[in-house]
Order: sequence, then structure tokens, then C-alpha cells
Amino acid sequence: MVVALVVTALFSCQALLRTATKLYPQRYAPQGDPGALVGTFLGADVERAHLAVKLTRVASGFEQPTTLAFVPAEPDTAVVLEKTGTMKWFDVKTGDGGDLATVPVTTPSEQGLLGLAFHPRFVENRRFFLNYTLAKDGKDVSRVEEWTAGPPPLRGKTVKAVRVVLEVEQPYANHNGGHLAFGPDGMLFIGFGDGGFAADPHLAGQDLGTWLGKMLRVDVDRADATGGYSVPTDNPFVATPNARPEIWALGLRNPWRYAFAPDGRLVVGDVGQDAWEEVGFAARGDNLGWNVREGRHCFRPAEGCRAEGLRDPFFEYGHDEGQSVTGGVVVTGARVPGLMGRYLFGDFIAGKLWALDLGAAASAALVQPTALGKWPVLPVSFALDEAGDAYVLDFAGAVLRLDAP
Ligand SMILES: [Ca+2]
Repeated sequence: MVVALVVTALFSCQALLRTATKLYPQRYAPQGDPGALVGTFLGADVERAHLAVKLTRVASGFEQPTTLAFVPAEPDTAVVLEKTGTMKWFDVKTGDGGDLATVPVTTPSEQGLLGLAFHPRFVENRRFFLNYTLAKDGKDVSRVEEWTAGPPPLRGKTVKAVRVVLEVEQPYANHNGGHLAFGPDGMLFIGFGDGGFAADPHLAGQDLGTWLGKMLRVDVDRADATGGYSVPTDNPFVATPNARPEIWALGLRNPWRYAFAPDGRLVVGDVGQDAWEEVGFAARGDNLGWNVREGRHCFRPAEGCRAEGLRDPFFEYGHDEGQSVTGGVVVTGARVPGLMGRYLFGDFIAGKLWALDLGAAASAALVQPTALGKWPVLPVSFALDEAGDAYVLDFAGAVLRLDAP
């Protein structure tokens, strides 16, 4: 009871503080020595090829940030989502910033304000999409929602919710997925985890009758009678009895982050259970294996599981190396020459960063990445700026740019 009161008081103070600071311009300029971060090579990384990089703080002071995105055609402006429900903008050069919106989220475990995607024609239509969890009718629900920004620039404005695209009930507070990304086909890809707890107790991963444990593909430009979206007629399971037609790929445990490579392939980091973290492709109709397989190994049953019809990841690592993969982005900028054209990703718990060649992933059974080191950060998301240069978002509150050493 005492603990509960203290917690309540603490949250009340934070709420007051947030209300007060909203009245004034906010500052997210980097704190401390920007050169203080040092990467080290440990474990299997010792034997891998190394790429020396520097992590330069460009902003700090965010509260449990989950998502970083650069605003299209406004190259000095980036957006950060905080798990606790605030959407913020900041100036990448000066650190000036402010609030754009406060979303009424639930925040236990892995829930909160989790994902954002700008519409491919955001510059003209000012539409963007958020993925967050909220309490509704006594249940926890993941909601994908369309929002609108007013006339440019985005900075210094407030943004507004327009309509709900879709919602799904979440049986547990973990593995809620949360990411959003538009494909080169203009469709919105929505990744949902298996619903949570552990080991997929509802067997959602292999069940085509639920959105949980799936990658969905929907058309948000042509809503049907539901008002939220329509199902593209070329989705893989539209003619499969009892299958949800929105499904693009199945067998996912928690696709926390994913991205499209410049060649159009969808690359997913799928968080593992007790043993293996994985990165792989999710092409049309692919079954990525969960919970039959964890990485390239049997999970259910523990031996002699089926492998046919399942797509294994092109990279996996054991929990001796890290405990929660954060899918990344294909770097297109030239700021770090050794990174250009490569897929950058990391581990949220271990603070390790890697880069690998997706061209090699297409032909080889397993690809070995280049190690970028273990850093004192919690890589929760990756992002590219307008030049295609890479940033890592530290869940402890900082935005870090990858630079040549
Ligand atoms: Ca898998």
C-alpha cells in the first residue's frame, strides 16, 4: 500500500512536471562528453570481422523512447515516441524541441506508444500512423491509428488523431509488436507478436485465424466498409479458409522492428524465447517458424520438429551473445563508408551492434555479420536521416548517430 502511494505520488509529480514544461520550449541537446562512449568486442564478436565506428550523441533527455523517425522533407527535424505516450519533435542540430501529442496509452511491460510510420506521400498529404496499446472495455488493445500533421513545418505544432485503422486485443502485456512500415508497394505492414507470456501459450504463431504472431499487410488508402483499411487482393491468404486475409507472413514471436531493404525485401528481427535471436526475410506468405522453431532450432517439440515449409533466419545468435534482437535498417548514406549498403541491427539487452550484407544472405544458409562492438546503450530502434545515415535510439534516453571513428 505504501509502495502504491509512493508510486502514485511519483507519477503525479511527473505528470505535473510534464504539464508545466509543455508551456516552455524544451531542450534535448546532448548532455555529457559526446566522446565518452566506447565500444568493445566480446564473445563471438572477437572472431568476427570488425568495423570501427563512433556513436555521437545528437540529443538526450527523452523518457523511455521507443521510436525515432526523421520527418520527410524537413531534414533537421526528427520525431521521438516515448513509451509513456508522448510524441515529441526535436531539432537534430540544436536540440530544441517540444511535444506534438500525448496519447492515452497503457504502459505495463512492453506496452505503450510503440511505432510510427509516415505515409509514403506525407509531404503532400501530411498523414502518418501510430501503433500503441490502450485500455478499452477492460481489455488491453493494440491500436493502429491514422493521424494528421498540419501544414509544414511539423516542429512547434500539435498533431491530431483522424481514425482507427484496426485494433486487436492483447492477452498479455508483452510481445505486442508495435512497429509500422510502409512497403515499396504503398501498403502498410503491421507486425504483431504472439500475444505474450512465454512460449506462445495460445499457439498464435501458426494459427492463421489470428493477427497475433503475424505480419499484416493492409491498404490504408482505400478503406472498405470497416472504415479503417482494405485488404489487398494479392495478399497470400485471401482464398485460404478461416485465414485472416490481412496476413502477409506468419510464425513470428515478436517482430519488434523490421524494415524494407532498398531492393524491396522485408527484413525482420524476431525476438527469441530462451535460446536464439533471429534476423530473416519475410516474403509473401512466408512461415517464419514460431513456435515450431526458435531460430534454426526445434522448439515445439524440442526434437524432431518439422522444418519443411518454414523459412529459417539468415542470422541467429545465442543468448550467450545477447537476449533481445532489435531489427534495423539498410544504411544508404556514406557517413560511415563501411556501413553503406549494409543492414545495421543490434541487441537491446547486450548493447551490441552488427552489420551484414543482405546480398550474401540471399545465397548463403547463414551469414556472419561484421561486429560494430558492444556499447553502454540499449538499442531500441534504428533510423535513417534524409541522407541515409544511421542513428540508434537508446532506450535510456539518447539519440546517437553512427560516425566514422
Ligand atoms: Ca523464426
